[in-house]
Amino acid sequence: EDEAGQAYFDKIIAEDSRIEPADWMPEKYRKTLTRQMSQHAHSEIIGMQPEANWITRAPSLKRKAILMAKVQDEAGHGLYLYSATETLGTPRHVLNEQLMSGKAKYSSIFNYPANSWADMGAIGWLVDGAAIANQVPLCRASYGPYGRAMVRICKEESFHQRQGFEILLELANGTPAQKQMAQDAVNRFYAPALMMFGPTDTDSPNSQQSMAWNIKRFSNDELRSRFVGMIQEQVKVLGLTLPDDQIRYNEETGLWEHGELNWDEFYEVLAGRGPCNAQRMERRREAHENGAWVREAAAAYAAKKAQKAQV
Ligand code: FAQ
Repeated sequence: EDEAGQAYFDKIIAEDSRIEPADWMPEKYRKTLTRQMSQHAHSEIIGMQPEANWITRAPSLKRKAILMAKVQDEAGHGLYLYSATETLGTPRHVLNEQLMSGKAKYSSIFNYPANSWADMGAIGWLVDGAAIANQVPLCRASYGPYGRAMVRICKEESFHQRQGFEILLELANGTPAQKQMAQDAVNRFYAPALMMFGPTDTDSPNSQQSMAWNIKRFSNDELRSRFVGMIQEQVKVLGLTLPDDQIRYNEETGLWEHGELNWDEFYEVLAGRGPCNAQRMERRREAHENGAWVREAAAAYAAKKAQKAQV
């Protein structure tokens, strides 16, 4: 059985075709996808917090409506990705426990504070921008439910990125103080956004296998380099600068190069010691406890409906 399953799996991967939930798959493939997809789902959910903190302080009704819609989109992405992850066999409440016990990771970027309105611009432009650069290739991931989820999510992220860019553009063309606020936000989010792509290729234990399985299509450094190329062009339109004087295009490798990142800081954040880790987890646990009555009501309603269906 396993042998036949393995042969089928190998054939699907070699053909660059798709594995579906009912197909046989190696346990390690299931495990690495569950890890990556659940981390992705957790990131969307925790990622609501920095922006949600600014909804009540948005500078106009229009900005408030847009920001609220964006944060709701992130919630939708999270739930969508939890459903996709569940097709691999781990129920959602277990995934959720892994997040709340600190066992499961979520993206490092969401452990940085959002200090000003301009940060809403920098998050949209740089954080959603990095998310898109990372996720567009994932639309072709070999696991069907993940790839399909990415298509829809990327469309919404594109809108998010545009709204962030537009916030920065308006501030950059505003008063000197507004322009300074925009520059300060870009300065703070630049390096953390580059770290979203993960450790360098030499320090990325999962990349090689994930690429062999057609989950990842490009390495962490390749995607980071591509992203730097994109934003170094876009920042000119903003009339702002990136806080990195070592950005250059390497003709020989065809890659964009950037200044050294502080990887000690990255690993500190991953270990739970970033500026906002404790606060983010505390808010998440609080929200979960406050939602207990909704889960109880939904379960009671489902039980009642099931009972009615029996008679
Ligand atoms: N933060 O061997 P690799 C969003 C972990 S976008 C935290 O290179 P891999 C949208 C990694 O999991 C953000 N942990 O791992 C939004 C692994 O952990 P392990 C979410 C990180 O998987 C915008 C270890 O380090 N996007 O939410 C990070 O091959 C605005 C070794 O690393 C995704 O999750 C990090 N930055 O590559 C929402 C995209 N980097 O093995 C709200 C899908 C690495 O100990 C507002 N994920 N780690 O369990 C991926 O593409 C990949 O998982 C990578 C990492 C590229 C993140």
